Amino acid sequence: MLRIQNFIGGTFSDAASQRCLDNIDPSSGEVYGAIPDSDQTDVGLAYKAAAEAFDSWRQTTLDQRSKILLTIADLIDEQAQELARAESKDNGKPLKLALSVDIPRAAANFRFFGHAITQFASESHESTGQNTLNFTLRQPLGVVGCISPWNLPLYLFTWKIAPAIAAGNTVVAKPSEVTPATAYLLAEIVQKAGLPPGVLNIVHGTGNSAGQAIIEHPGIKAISFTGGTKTGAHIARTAAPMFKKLSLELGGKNPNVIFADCDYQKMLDVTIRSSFANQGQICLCGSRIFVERSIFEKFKNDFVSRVAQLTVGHPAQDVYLGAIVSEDHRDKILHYIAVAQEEGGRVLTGGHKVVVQGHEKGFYLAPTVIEVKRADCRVNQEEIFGPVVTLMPFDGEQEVLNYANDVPYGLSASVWTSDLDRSMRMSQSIQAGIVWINTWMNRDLRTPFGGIKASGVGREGGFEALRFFTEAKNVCINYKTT
Ligand code: TXE
Repeated sequence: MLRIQNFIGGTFSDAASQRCLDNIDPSSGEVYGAIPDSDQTDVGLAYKAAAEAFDSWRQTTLDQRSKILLTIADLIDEQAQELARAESKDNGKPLKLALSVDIPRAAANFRFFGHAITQFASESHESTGQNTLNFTLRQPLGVVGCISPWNLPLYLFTWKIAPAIAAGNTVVAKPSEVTPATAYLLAEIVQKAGLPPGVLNIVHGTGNSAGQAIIEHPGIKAISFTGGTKTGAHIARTAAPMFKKLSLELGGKNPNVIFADCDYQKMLDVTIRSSFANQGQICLCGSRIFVERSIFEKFKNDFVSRVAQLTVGHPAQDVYLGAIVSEDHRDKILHYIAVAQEEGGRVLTGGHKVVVQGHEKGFYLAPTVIEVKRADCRVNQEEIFGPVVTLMPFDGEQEVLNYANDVPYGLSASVWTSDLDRSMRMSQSIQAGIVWINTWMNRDLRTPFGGIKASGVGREGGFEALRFFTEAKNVCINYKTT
């Protein structure tokens, strides 16, 4: 049994209440560990440790912070195998995916901000002829809250924590109660890297208890959140009246627009990935596929036959899809497949559970492609967040642009075309925070990351993240020239 503990003030501890929650392995459906069922008391202790550590941490030099972040990155690389195994067991994703994407990106997050903080500058304004100089200070906020989801556990947890501590803040962080394991291992790593006690505090527990205590804590100055749109709205309602800074990275229902003049083979290969990587549990997945009519039938046949061959199995094996993260989430996905069929959608492949020999109680689903008749059907409007994509043809740019934008979300989009002018027209008109042309999930960490509409508020990444985790203060000096 993996017994996970909170990490507060540099030491490991159970929840003050001694209550625990089961941790389930989605590949087998079995309970394999326990996590603290933390509440307000634990968050209060974490806040206290963070507040006590803030003064000394914010006075460290940029090089001192950089050194610690770069050491954390190196330790993550050294422990990649152990971290990947823990991630795969907790989330159900294939081990090879955790090893090739999740864990290297967690190291990259710390390495990127370990360098970025030494380059982060502000500005000054000389009011000539008025003997006046203005300069802008960018000061850390204090104690901040970082709350992350279950789909890319360590990857998204560190994407928030790294810039927060690089900017001189101290942190109360909560990973998803569904996937706590790598956050627990990260605590051991930051301790080894010499991060001073109280700079990073990790509290495990449910959203309604530990999570809620973080967002409503009067001393926590900002909340950086990634998760569902509904939860994001709840956090905004709670934290906004307390004037906390908010970064909300929420759901997506991203269009994948395929024109006949695209590089067909490359498009097909990447579209398999953008549809089903991580069992389709990535907010950036292209879950609505729109194909120009002249190649629709060809694409449908080629895509469906490729999808039908994708392997589904135990995440420790060499499979393309592992287990869905939880029984509840698997059932939510199956419900949406039924809704699609009630609306006249045609399941072209998949649409059912998969029984994996020896792991019959695991949560496995077949990758599913549904041909839909209307762009505004429910499965094209609501985030399913699983291995399910819809398919429909279009006839012209304006028509597909309307389809792409006719959705509450606005996170990302992919457009496949060889026409440069068209790629510019589409990128400027698509309502999203990120547009990929002839690629997908191509990430440069310096770029602004985030969505619009129901996909959230604010941007992560690069100097955007460091600006979020600092306050700008304008200092204006008037001086004598004689
Ligand atoms: O998110 P939740 P979940 C979407 C996707 C998924 C849905 C729910 O549609 O089905 O969100 O996923 C914490 N106060 N995405 O369950 O519930 C919770 O404990 C404070 C898209 O993971 O939003 C967890 O740590 N915290 C997303 C985190 O919020 C609260 C990736 C996310 O939980 C809370 C994942 C509260 N009241 C899911 N309630 C993306 N954009 O990448 C919950 N939490």
